[in-house]
Formats: sequence, C-alpha cells, structure tokens
Amino acid sequence: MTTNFLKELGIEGTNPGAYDGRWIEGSGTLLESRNPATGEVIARVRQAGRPEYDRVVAAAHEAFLRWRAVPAPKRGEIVRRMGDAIRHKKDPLGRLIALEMGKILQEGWGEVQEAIDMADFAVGQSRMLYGLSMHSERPGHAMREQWHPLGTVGVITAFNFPMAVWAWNSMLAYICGDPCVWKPSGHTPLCAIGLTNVVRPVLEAEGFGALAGLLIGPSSQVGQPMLEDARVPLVSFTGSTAVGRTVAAQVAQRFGRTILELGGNNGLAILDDADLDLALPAVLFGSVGTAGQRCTTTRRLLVHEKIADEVERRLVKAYGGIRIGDPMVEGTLCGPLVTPEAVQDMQNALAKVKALGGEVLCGGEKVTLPGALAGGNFVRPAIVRAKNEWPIVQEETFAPILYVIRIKDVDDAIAKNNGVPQGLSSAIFTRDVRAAERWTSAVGSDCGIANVNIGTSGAEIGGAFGGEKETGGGREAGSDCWKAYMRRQTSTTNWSNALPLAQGIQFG
Ligand code: UN1
Repeated sequence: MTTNFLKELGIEGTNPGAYDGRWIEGSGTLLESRNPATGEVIARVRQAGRPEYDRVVAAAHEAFLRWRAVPAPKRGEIVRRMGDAIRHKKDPLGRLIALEMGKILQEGWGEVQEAIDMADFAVGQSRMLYGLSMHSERPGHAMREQWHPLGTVGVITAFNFPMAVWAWNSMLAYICGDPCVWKPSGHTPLCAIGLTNVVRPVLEAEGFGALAGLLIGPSSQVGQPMLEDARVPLVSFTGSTAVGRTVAAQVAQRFGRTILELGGNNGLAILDDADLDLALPAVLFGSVGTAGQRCTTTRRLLVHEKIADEVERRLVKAYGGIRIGDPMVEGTLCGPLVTPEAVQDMQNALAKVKALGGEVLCGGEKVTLPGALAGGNFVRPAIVRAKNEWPIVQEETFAPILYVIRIKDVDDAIAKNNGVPQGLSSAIFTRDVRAAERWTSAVGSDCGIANVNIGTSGAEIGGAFGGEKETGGGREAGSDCWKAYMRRQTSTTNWSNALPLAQGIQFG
C-alpha cells in the first residue's frame, strides 16, 4: 500500500506530541499508532506530559489576549483560509482517517467534508454574532446584550470522528475569538497531527499558531489538568457517559463550562405503513456504517410487529452481502473495530444478550481475513432479537450490534425509544403525517435528534448536534451553538440627565 499521503501531511516515523505554534518534542513515553486493519504500527508519537501541558495552555492564553481584539469578520477570513487548506487536502486527510481509525474511505472523505462545511459555516457566522437590543423600562436608557470572546477552549475528542469533532468546536471557537487546546484520542494521534499540519501554515502566517494548541498524551498528564485549570473556561468533551460524568463534575467544581457529547443508544422505528425501500438502506447505513462506532449508530430497531418478519428477512439478506475488509479498498462496507478490546467488548455484549434469551439472527463473530489483514480487528455485524428493558440493551456497546425490538404502534415506538438512559438520535419511518408529527412533537422522541424517513446517523452540520439525558445535553456545530463559545454581556447606558432606578424604587 502506498502511504505517500502520510508524507504529504508531514507525518514521520516518530512525531512530536505537542504544538503551541511550533512542534514540541513531548517529555512523555512513545505512543504507537496502529492500523486497526492489520495491527501494524503506522508511526510513533513522543507524548506530551505536564510541562508541555503548561506550555501549550500558556501560549494559547497569550494568543487569546491578542486574538480577542481582532474583529470577528477578520477572524472569519482566517477561518476561511483554514477551510480552504483542508479542502485542498481532503484526499490525503480522508485516507489518513481510514488508515488510522478504520472507517471506510467514503466515510473518511465524508468526515473531512464535515470539517470543511464547519469552516464555511463559521465564516458566515463570523458576521452574525448577534446580540439583542431591548427596550429599557427607564426613560433615556438604552439596553443591549453583546457576545464577547470567552477564552481557551479545551477540546477532548474520541477516536471515531478524529477530525470533524475538532472542527465542530474549533471553527466556531476561532470566529468567537477563542483559542483551542486539543487533546485527541490516543487511538488517533496521527489524524490530529496531520490536520494540524494542514491548518497551521494559515495560523502561523498571522502569528497565531498557538490558537491550534495540541496535546497528545495520557489523560493523567494532559486531560486531568485541563479539567482543573481556570485558564480553560470551557471544556468540550466527546466520549463515554462514564468519563463524561467526572468531566462534568470536575469542571463544574471550578465553575467552568462543559459541552458534553456522550453515549447514544439510538432507536429507529419502522411503522407498518413505512416505505421499506427507504427504511432498509437507512438501517444498513445506520447500523453498519463506521462499523457501528458512531455515537449516532442505529442500535435499536423498533419494528412494527406486522412487518417484523419481512424486515428481519430482508435485513439478514442485506447483512449477508456486506463486504468486510480493508477500509482503504473501494467497495468495502465494513472496516475493522478500533482495537482488539473493542472486539472483546462486542463478544461480551453478545454473550450477555444471549444469556437473557436474545436470538442472534446473523453475525457477531470475529472475522479473520487472509494476508496482512489477519491482524485486523474485524467482526461480522450482528442482528439480535432482544427486549428493550434488558440491561445490555440499555447500554451503548460501541460495535455493530443491532437489537430488533417489536412494537405495536407509534406510541409504543415512542415509549420504547425513550425507555433508555441516553437521548442522542432517533428516527421513524412512516407515511402517516400524524405519526411523523407525533414522533417529533413534545410528547414524542425525547432525543436531541428526531428524524422522519431518514436514519439516525449522518447529521448535517447546519443543525445543532447533541442529545439529552445521559448523552450530556451539549450542542455543537450549526444553529446557534456558537453562543457556547462566548460570554454574554448585558449593557445598559443612561443617556438622560436623571438617574431613575429600575422597579420604580425611590432611594433617599
Ligand atoms: C459521533 O459519532 O461522535 O451524525 C459524531 C453523524 C455524524 C457525526 C457523528 N455527522 O453521524
């Protein structure tokens, strides 16, 4: 396999693990990044430790003091150039994602496109950081609110979207006047290095390299300090509900803010009037796409009992045709899981569901492919008949397991969809406008995303992305998510010759 794209992205055999406007050799141990399709080491990273943490955060803060004074549309212009730089390197960046994370090339390029879309969105937003003006109750007074830069944003990302989630946060942070310090997943350090190499020339030319702070290192050295550090007023965390719980508590302790994107357990309902030619491909993409490792992956199929047998039969047939293999090869639909541990987690979940009486309709086994791929973390996506209330079905297992759960009508679908601790994404397939509207109404799905006749995954950046309950309540990307990266100030100006008090108070 040709890996010229690694050179094109400035990735070497051993790479520095920190960036503060310049690459810094880390003081920590060597981290090996492995190709999940072969188990082979792609490259190494000299990890950052506590000294690099302090250097990177200090540089970000110094950059903040200058960056916040740059007019927002000028900040947008620099983000426009960063977006162009990413656009120019879409091909190698997408290949790097496929190589290091294991999602198929099409999805790798799609992820880079998501980063480009975020840059474009942020450029426009940079001229629309609108505050309101209010009518004061006092004569001769003007009242308005304005949005000001907040400070350094800590961005902690997961392996499964190793570039897009940084872009969701950073592109908005930059136009809002904030630097970022990025702690990527230890499974995908090269994606972070490659992307940083693509955008840094734009920032460095302006003397603002430190806006793209990067720390590749263990949580204890570079993650934990961020949670405790008052120089980081906002921490955006993507990862498990369990870790998110401690992130939320620790940052709140110092009155810092968090944006949390935690676990999902997404239901897709198919009513008996649904167009199955739409529903089935949506289920396939939702459950097998990214090998079941999206937080928006379809995990529970809530299918009407009248059509359940047919849906199961057609899905099992479709699953039989899934090409499992090298994500770098066109035509592969399902790449490897991220690590051997993820394969084990999938096996454990299947053992639990079987012990409860779950019936495996297809898949679930570890797959050993020939040649170099023999060392890869491949599995066959599984479909399992299950009950919504079983403990393992209530959990998010980050693997391609689709639980099939029968429902009687739209209200049963809503009750079961909502009957889990997570609340990220949901979808219904129906031709009945009343059922569709019920699904998206106040008494419908309780998730942050509620779709009709499209699947649970693959959201566009234009909407706010995130979910309720144990998903953490955060929102990122489009809509008015930029507000999370700014501080709001209410300002009242008295232009009269008197000093009337609000609420009609007479004092003295
Ligand atoms: C994630 O899995 O962490 O909606 C993010 C989607 C993608 C983002 C997923 N646009 O599936």
